[in-house]
Amino acid sequence: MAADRFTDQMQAYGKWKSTLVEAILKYQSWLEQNKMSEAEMELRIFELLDQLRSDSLTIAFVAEFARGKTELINGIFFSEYDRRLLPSEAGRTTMCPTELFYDSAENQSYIRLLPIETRLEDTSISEHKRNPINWTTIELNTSSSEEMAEAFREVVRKKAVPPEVAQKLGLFNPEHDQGHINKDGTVDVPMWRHALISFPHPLLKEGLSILDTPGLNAMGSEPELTLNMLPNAQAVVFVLAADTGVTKSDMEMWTHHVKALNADTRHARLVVLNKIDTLWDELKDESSVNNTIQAQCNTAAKMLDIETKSVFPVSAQKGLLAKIRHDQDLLEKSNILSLETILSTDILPKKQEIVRDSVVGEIGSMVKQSRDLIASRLADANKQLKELQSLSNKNEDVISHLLKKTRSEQAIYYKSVESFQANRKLFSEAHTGLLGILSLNELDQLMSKTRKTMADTWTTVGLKNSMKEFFEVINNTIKEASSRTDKTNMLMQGIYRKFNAEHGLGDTKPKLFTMSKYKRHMERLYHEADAYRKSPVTAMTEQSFVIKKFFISMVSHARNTFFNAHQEAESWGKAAMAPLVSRIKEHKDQMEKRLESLRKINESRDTLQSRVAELERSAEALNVQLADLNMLMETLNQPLDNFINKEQQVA
Ligand SMILES: Nc1nc2c(ncn2[C@@H]2O[C@H](COP(=O)(O)OP(=O)(O)OP(=O)(O)O)[C@@H](O)[C@H]2O)c(=O)[nH]1
Ligand SMILES: [Mg+2]
Repeated sequence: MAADRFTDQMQAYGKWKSTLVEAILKYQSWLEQNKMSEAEMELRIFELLDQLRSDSLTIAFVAEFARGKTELINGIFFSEYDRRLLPSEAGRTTMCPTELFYDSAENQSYIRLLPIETRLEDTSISEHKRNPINWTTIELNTSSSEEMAEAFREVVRKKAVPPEVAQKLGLFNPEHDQGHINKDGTVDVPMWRHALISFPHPLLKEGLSILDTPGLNAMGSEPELTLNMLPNAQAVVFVLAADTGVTKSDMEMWTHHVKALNADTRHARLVVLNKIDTLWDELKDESSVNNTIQAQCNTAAKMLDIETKSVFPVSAQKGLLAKIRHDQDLLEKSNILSLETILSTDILPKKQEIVRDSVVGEIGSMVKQSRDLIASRLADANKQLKELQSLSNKNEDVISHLLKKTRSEQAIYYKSVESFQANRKLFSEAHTGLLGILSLNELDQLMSKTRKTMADTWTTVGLKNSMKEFFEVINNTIKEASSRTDKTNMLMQGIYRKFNAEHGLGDTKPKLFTMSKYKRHMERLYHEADAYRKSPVTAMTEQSFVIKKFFISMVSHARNTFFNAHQEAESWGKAAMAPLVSRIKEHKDQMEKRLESLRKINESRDTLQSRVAELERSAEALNVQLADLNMLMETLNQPLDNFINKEQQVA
C-alpha cells in the first residue's frame, strides 16, 4: 500500500547502507590480507564507516504557529500509536525546537531538555549536545503510547517569569510586547530551549530524524536553527493553513528563513497547504470543493513565487484520524499519502545520491586503485611469463641481450621518475600556498576584531558596517582561494597527463578540489545575515542582545566553513599524488624482480622452469584477487531499487 512506501523506502535505504558497510569491511580485510593496507587509507576507511553508521536523514517542519506542523508529523510518521503522539493544540503549542531521532548509543529511550536559561550563556546548542550534563533527562516508557504522549507534554511547558527576566532572555521587548503581560504582571516563556527525543521507532532506527519547530519568534531568536539546523536538513517542509491563507507573518517566515534554502539542489523544500478539511463542504459537490482548494493553492504559489504544482494540499488532522480508524476514503481525501510519496520518491533518492557521491565515490576510487594495481601486476606477470616461455630454447646470448635491454629500460625509467619528482615538488608548493590562504591564522585575527567591534556596537548601522567589512574580507579570501585551487588543479592534471603519456595509467583520473561548496555556504550565510537584518523582528529587538548573538554565531559559522575547507584541501593535497607514487613503486619493484630472475636464469637454466611455474601461480592468485575486487565494486554500485525489489519479493 502506498501508505507504507516511505517506510519501505527508508528500510531499503537502511539495508543499502548496511550492505555498503559490509562491503567496506570486506575491502578493509582484503587490504590487510594482501598486505596493501596503508595507515592513511585505513584512517579514511574508518572515517567513512563512521560517517555511514551515523548517517541520518533530517526532515524539518517550519511554519508560523498553529499551521499544523506537529499534527503533520503525527499523521505522517507516528499514526501507528493510534493517538496524537506529539502535543498539537490550537494556539502556540510547540515551545522549543524538538528533534526526534534514535540514539543507538543509549539503551534507554529518553527526552532531554535544555533549560531556557542557557540562552544567557554563549554556548551553542550543538556544543550543549556534546554534554548531556546540562540537560534534564526524562526516561521514556515506549511500551505505552499513553505514557509517551504524556511525557511529550513536558516539551511544551511554559513558565511565568518577571518581564525583566524575559527581556534578558531575549524573549520580551517592553516596547512591543506589553500585550503579552499576564494579569499578575508576569510573562510566559518556554521552559526549555531545545528538546531531544530518542526512541526506537522503526523509521527513526533507520536513521530518520525529524525536526519540529515552534512559530516565528522562536525562529528568529535561536540563530542556530536558521544558520545550522535548517540548512543541514535534507528537506524542509513549509506549512500553510487553508483556514488562515497566506498571512503577513507566513510570508515573513518564508522569505527570511525558507526561501533561500533551495539554493542547493541537494536539498528539498516542500510547501504544504494544510487544513483543507476546513474547505470541505457537504452542501457543495466534490468538484467545486476541489476547485476552491486548487484556487487556494494557486494563490499561495503566486504569493510565494513558486509553481502551483509544488504546493501540496493536505489535511493532517483527517489523515491522522483516517489512519487510526483505517478509513480508506478519508485517507484518500486527506491527500496525506501523496505527500509521503514525495518524501520517498524525491527526498530519499536525493539523500542516497549524496551518500553515494561521498562514501561510494571515495571507497569506489580506492577499490579501483587497488584493482588497477592488481591488473598491472597481472599484466606484468603475463608479460614476463611469455618472455620466459619464449626463452626456453634460446641460447645464452639472447638472455644476456635481454638482461642488457631491461637494464637500459630501467635507467630510462629512473630518469622519468626524477622529472616526476620535480613536478611533484611544484605541486606541493602550490598546495602549501592554497593552504596558507585557507589558514585560520589571519581569519582568526579578523574574527576576533569583528567580534569585538560587534560587542561594542549598539546600533544596527554599526553592526551592519562591521558585518559588511567582515564579508568583504571573506569574499576576497574565497576568490583568492578559488583561483589558487584552479591553478593547483591544472598543475595536477598536467602531471597526470604527462605520467599517463609516459607510463600509461589506464583511466585513472586525478581527483580535483573545488571550493564551490564553501563558496555557496558563505553566500547563504551572507543571505541569512541580510535577511535577518531586514526582518521586522530584528528591528523590534534592535537594542537587545539577540541580534548580537545572531551575528556572533554567524562569525563562528564562517570560521567553521573555513576550517572545513582547509581540512578538505589538506587531505586532498596529501592524497593527490598517491596513485602515481604507488604506480612508481610498483613498477620499480616489478623491474627489479624481472632483472633478478633474468640474472638467475642466465646463471643456471634450471631456474627457468621454476620461475615459469612461480609466475603461473602468482598470475592465478592475482586473477582471484581481481575477481574479489570486481565483486566488491558491483556491491558498491548497487542501486537502491535492488533493495526495494528484494523486500517486496520476500513480502
Ligand atoms: N481542521 C484541521 N485542524 C488541524 C489540521 N492540522 C492541525 N490542525 C489543528 O490546528 C491546531 C494547531 O496544530 P499544531 O499541529 O499544534 O500546529 P503547529 O504548527 O505545530 O503549531 P506550533 O506548535 O504552535 O508552532 C491544532 O488544534 C490541530 O489539531 C487539519 O488538517 N485540519
Ligand atoms: Mg507544534
